[in-house]
Amino acid sequence: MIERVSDSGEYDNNKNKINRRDFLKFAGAIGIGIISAPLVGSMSRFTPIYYNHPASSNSQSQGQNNNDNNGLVRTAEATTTSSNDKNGFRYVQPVPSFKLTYSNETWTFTKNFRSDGSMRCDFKDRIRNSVFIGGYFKVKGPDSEEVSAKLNGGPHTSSSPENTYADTMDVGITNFLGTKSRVRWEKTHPNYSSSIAPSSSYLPVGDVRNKWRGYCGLKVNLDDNRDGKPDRVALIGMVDVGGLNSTTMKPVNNWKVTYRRIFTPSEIALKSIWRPYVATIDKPELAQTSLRVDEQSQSEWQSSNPPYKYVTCKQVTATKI
Ligand SMILES: [Ca+2]
Repeated sequence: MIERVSDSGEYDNNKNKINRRDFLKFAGAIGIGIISAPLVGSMSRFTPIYYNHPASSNSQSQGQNNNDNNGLVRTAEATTTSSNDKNGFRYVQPVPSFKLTYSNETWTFTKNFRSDGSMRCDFKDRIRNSVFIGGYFKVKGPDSEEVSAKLNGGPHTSSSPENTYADTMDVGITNFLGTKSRVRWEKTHPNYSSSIAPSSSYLPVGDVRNKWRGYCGLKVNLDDNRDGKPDRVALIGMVDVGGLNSTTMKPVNNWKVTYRRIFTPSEIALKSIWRPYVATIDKPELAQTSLRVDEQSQSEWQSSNPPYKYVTCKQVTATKI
C-alpha cells in the first residue's frame, strides 16, 4: 500500500500529475490532518516529489517568518520541501526503521533565564505527543554540567499537588566534556530517577564549551505493528559537532547521536507514557517542553548578543518504513 521512494530522489517529477501548487492547495483543503497516521500512507506518494529541491524550499521560506501560528503552512513545508527548517536546522532522522515527519514548528518560547545561572527555554504553546526540541548554544562551565531536554512533561514546581505534574522524560544530551549522556524520569518534581545509559551513541563528541554547538532532544512514540497505537518510545539526544559556520552563522548539521534508546512502556517510571500527564488530567495548558543548561551567565543570556540561537520546538510523527 505504501509506496516507498528512496531519499536519493530517484523519482521522475515529470510523471507526476500534480505540481507543487496543487499539492499545497490539497494540503490546505484537508488541513494539518495530512500528517495524521491514517493518511500518511496515501500521502506518501506525493511527498517525495518535493525532496531534494533546496532552491524551491528556500523561496518557500520567504515570507513565512511571521507564520508561527499557522501550523498548516508550516506542516506543508516541513513535510514536503525541505531537509532543514527556516534557519537551516536539520530535520534529523535518528530513529532506525522509522521516517520522522515534522510539523507545528515554533520559535516562540519563554526565556526562563534565572539569576542562579539556570537557563531554560520553555515551550508551552501546545501538546506534542511526539516532540523535537533543539537549539544552538555556546556554553561554559564545569565538565559535568549538561545540556538537557525536558520532554513530555508538565511544570517543574515544588508545591503540592503541582509537583506531581512534572512527569518528565529528561534527556541529558551531553555533559560539557562531551563524554556522557543519560535519561532520567522526573515523576514528581524535583525527584529524579537514577540515570539510564544509552543503548547506542557516538560519544565522545568532544568538549562542547566556548564554541557554538547544536543540541536536540526527541521523544517519539513508535507504532511498531502499524495498528495506529504506539508501542514503544524512542528517546534521542544529538549534538551538531559542526556547530555554526563561522562566516554565515548557519548550522553545519554534522549531527551525532549522543543518546538513543527505545523504551517499552513498562521501562518508563512515569504516570503517562504516550502524552504529557497534564493533558490526561484536563490541564493541557500546563504542558511544557524545555531545553535547559545550568551555570551560565544570566546577563549574557539576556544581552543583545546572547549565546543561544535558532531555538525551536516541533511536532514529530513517526512512520514505520
Ligand atoms: Ca501499535
